[in-house]
Amino acid sequence: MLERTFVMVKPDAVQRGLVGEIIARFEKRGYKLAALKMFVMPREMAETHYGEHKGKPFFEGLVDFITSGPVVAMVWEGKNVIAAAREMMGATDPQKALPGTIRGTFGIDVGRNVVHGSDSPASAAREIALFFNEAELVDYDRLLDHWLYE
Ligand code: IDP
Ligand code: MG
Repeated sequence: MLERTFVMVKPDAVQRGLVGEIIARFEKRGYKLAALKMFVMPREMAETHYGEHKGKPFFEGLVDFITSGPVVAMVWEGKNVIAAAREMMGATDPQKALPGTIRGTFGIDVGRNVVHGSDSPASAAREIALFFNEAELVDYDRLLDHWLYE
């Protein structure tokens, strides 16, 4: 089943020059880029995006951090991409993320864990709609797909 998921390079990774590295992992795996933009997230949007964590001890720090600099927001498309992106990212705490995953390769602390990815189809739909409007979701053909999917 073809899916779309929301992936975001967090401000720490933008500052550290990891944008290309993270995009390359999804590109090389074969996923298709459907939308992309760089911007500084307004506080209200950050509070909505992370609404499920409101009231937790790390919430204010998380909102401070995610609004502290530019992020790169993306939509990636492909078979099973929601779960696959989570696997490619690794565990929330980089200390527990497997070596080779994005967080396990580039992260140390949970509050600086490099990347965000939707955790379910419902989250993906909600997050894509929060960050992109319909016109920003680009629909195009790739001849490559024949060599990626049987
Ligand atoms: P996820 O990003 O893997 O989906 P969530 O549990 O949804 O993880 O948490 C959202 C974000 O909040 C994490 O990516 C991380 O940046 C931050 N976070 C989660 N738990 C903690 C914590 O215990 N301390 C500090 N930051 C945390
Ligand atoms: Mg989450």
